[in-house]
Amino acid sequence: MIDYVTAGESHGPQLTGILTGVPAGLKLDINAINAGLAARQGGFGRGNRQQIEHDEVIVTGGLRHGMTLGSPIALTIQNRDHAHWHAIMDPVSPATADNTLRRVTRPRPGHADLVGGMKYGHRDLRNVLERSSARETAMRVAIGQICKQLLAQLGIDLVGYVQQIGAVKVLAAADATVATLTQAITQNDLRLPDNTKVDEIHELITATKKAGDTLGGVIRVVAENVPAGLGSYTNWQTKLDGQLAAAVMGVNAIKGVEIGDGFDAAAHYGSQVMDEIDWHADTGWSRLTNHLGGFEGGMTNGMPIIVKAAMKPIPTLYKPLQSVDIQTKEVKKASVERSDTTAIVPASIVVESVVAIELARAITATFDGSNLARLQAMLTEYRTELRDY
Ligand code: EPS
Repeated sequence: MIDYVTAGESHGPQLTGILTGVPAGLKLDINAINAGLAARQGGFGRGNRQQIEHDEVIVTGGLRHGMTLGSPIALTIQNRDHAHWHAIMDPVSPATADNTLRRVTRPRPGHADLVGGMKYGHRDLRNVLERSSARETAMRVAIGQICKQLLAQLGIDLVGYVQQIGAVKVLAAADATVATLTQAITQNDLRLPDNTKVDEIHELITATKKAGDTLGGVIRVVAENVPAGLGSYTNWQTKLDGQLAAAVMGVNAIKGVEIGDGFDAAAHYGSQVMDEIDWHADTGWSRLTNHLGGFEGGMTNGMPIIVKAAMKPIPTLYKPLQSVDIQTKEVKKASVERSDTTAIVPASIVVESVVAIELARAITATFDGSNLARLQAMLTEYRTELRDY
């Protein structure tokens, strides 16, 4: 079954990832992984760090001549900015006077700084923020894009995009598909489904930056052709919508997750929310609508999976809020770190990536994932069995 771990600090030498459980025989497209990494670095509203970084994945295990071996896949992404932080962030050499230069003692409200310091006993909050930084999500994207390639080989496609920045919404048309959305979001630098409000949002982000403030937004992920029956109703831990929600909430700055109509369903009658059942000999079982976002009873039902995520504004403000210095206990303004005005665009790729990981995990938990060709054959047989049920 697919599983993974990441390591690395934001200004340390590199990010490291280990991904296990990918079937043998998957031809990895490294350029496509790097395209995902580049997309995560982009987007209007990013700060200056991204002009330093040029994220590219280096694969050092689990791959031979471009083909997965079934063994753990080892991944590296260099932090180019480490060159400027060498004295402060060197993993091994002893601290020098330099190392106190960027000491952080005034925790930022809304960031992991204060509680992380309290929990792990750090007196320099840099020891917290270096790992809680969203830099880590670069590796989750590399891993997620590998899972996305695996899913594509199983006929499953997905995309994550932005449908709200601040209070401005840009909703996709009801008949938008993964294919049309994937195309549409390349037509602007905000990963929005259409360009109608791009100028308005550019102005909003620019004005917010000038004011020293930040913006959040809403991300939507659609996954198509996911077979019914992934997850299980039998135990709460095995409900796949719960696992997806946990993974999405585990993305930095996400404060809300919805499946399908989510919170909106609460305001409607049952007759308006349940998706009526249909069957055709050629296509099998379906629903007439998809208010429940592809899930019934914690299991996929064969309809597109719809996941939405609310991202809070980034807590690092150039116009800082009140804090208390952990050394002197004096009320001070929070520390100011270089940051983005909004990270909603990169977060949309991160959320897409973690959804891909959870779907790939569910499939490899359900079927033997040792070998891709066998997994493909099993899935084809399973889909046929379900169609005729
Ligand atoms: C981040 C602060 C900024 C962002 C960073 C997340 O980094 P820095 O302090 O080096 O300017 O650029 O995001 C990334 C480095 C990235 O690759 O996404 C933070 O405090 O979380």
